[in-house]
Amino acid sequence: MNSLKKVACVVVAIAMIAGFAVSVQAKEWKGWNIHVAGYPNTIAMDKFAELLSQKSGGKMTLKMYHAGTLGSQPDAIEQVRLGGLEIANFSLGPIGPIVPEANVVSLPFIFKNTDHVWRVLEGKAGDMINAGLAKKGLISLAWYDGGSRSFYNSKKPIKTPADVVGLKVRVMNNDLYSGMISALGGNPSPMAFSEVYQSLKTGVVDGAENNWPSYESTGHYEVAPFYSLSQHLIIPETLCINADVYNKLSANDQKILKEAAQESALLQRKLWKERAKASETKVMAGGVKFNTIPDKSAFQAAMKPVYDKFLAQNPSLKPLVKLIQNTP
Ligand code: BDP
Repeated sequence: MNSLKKVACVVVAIAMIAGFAVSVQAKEWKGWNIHVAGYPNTIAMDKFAELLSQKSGGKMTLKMYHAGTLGSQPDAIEQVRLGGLEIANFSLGPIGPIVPEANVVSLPFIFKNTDHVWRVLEGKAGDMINAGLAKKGLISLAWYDGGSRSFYNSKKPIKTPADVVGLKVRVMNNDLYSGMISALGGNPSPMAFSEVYQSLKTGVVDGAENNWPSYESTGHYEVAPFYSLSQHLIIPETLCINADVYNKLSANDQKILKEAAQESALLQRKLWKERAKASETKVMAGGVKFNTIPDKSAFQAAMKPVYDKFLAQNPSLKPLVKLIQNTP
């Protein structure tokens, strides 16, 4: 072989190796998250991206886009289903209208507390919710803590359902939440998360409902300082991936993905507990007028039409609702 040929062979070999490297290096995934820097979910999603790349030796890479920069949550859910985005952390709240099985968690007062949520999700009910998500193109890899949501507003403490009468309350996009506010005599106003602060400030709505960390991180407490501990919803959140992308992965890559997701969820749940306390302390110091609701039975009783309507529209979900209610 003359030296020119040798050089040519080396060049071809290098090109082949480089080409091979490109073919195994999958495309970088895009990840959606609604929360701001420092929020438990944001830190946990960044950790997930880091673990993914580490555990797969750089084969699976994820670029995270935080603070809802890639769009509202309902839009992002569609994007992950269609494959425009690959990965996201979603509340099951806005997923409910698309995945009936996932909507049962949005029935007010269905969960007793957060530990009850984990017991439900780790059992048969969790499998049914996962199957419902998968049917609609979303594979849930792990569950994040979404805390419990309570009412807050700019006008007065809420102690009984009568206090909600006439209040204009922002809810996430889900008919169950609109039904919940109507059943209490309020006026529901479905709206994107990013619009709530301005709407509270200008009086477009009187109130909203959320957990301590979101009430604090959004600054809503500055413009709606009455926080009443109704804890009417405890909504878990999913760390999920587009089903086609997931199904094309090797069994080993799927395993890596799930491991990274589980580790990220454990971190999120730990950070969540810390942040819930820190946020509560911060808003209290910021002048929030807080009240507990020792007896919630009137609120619970008022939800009967919400349950009745949901079960009339989704008779096949009765066993799932019962399963959750009967899970100790
Ligand atoms: C937060 C959830 C987030 C929702 C938001 C809302 O983590 O996914 O978008 O509430 O109320 O608690 O829209």
